[in-house]
Amino acid sequence: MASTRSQPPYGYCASDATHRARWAGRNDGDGADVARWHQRVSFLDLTTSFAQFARPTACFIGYASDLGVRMNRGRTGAAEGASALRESMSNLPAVAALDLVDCGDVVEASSVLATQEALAWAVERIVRAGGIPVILGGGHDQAYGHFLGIAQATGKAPGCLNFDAHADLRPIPADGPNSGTPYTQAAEWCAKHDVPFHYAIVGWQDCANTQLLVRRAEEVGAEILRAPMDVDDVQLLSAIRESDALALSIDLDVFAAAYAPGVSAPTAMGLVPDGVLLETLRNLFVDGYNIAGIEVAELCPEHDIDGRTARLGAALIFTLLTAYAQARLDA
Ligand SMILES: [Mn+2]
Repeated sequence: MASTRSQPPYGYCASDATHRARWAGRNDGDGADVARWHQRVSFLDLTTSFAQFARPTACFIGYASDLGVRMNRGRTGAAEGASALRESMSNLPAVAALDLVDCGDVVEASSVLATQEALAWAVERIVRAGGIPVILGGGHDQAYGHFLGIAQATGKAPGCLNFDAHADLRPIPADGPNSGTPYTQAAEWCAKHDVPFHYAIVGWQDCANTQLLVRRAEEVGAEILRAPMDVDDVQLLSAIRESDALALSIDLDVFAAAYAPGVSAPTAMGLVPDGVLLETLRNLFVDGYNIAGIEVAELCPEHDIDGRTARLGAALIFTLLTAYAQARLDA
């Protein structure tokens, strides 16, 4: 049994009828060649005892909170991101080598930190069981819960690879962490445990980061790749390559607003989801990086246009998970 601690923190909600209802779509029959994700997903209550995953298994966990966005004075609505991502993933084609498990949601708890810790609890259980957590978000404060969960499961700080227009390295204000502070929290965790903090930001926008954040990035030794990017650029990231495990985060505001209007803070000249991006993401699984967890953050459905940001998030998850499953097959 993979179980170590079954007492759930406040804020964790196992999959219920509402979650199941999000997984619905076209049904062309149950054959392996026509099935879609909504026909293949199963449901797991993380408070129960469960066996190690024998096959490559994506474990979806929603971060249904925008408390951190509110406290960062951003546009709210990301609490609904997880639901919209489930709907957008429903019609994706099934992949034989990949199992899909919906583990439910983390919802807003008494504080951002308590919500992050609830997510860390869920991520820890998934990683200990050999699954890859796929966090569906949600305010980007989730990134610290993601980091912490992998750290708790492995006993080591994961490197952080963050596709984001912003550094998310704000100083932690007196009223506590918010969606702009997750990597400050990760850096402080590393300092407290006297281990190096490995952080890379891809898609950084000069027009979206104050000089304070430039200085903070320098202070923590972050590697920065500005948008636009080149496949070869990502190969150059050195510090995160040395990490035993990586927490991969994609804040959807890294993309240009034309592709990702449904976010808290749209980016005028962000990344384009083109072949360079696809190749970069696929390469992460074949080129010596050890991706221990994946997250998509900041989807804000009420600001989306025709679901295009949610579809982009779903396509990114599909790209990453199929590359993950293929790499596991090849290993
Ligand atoms: Mn962010």
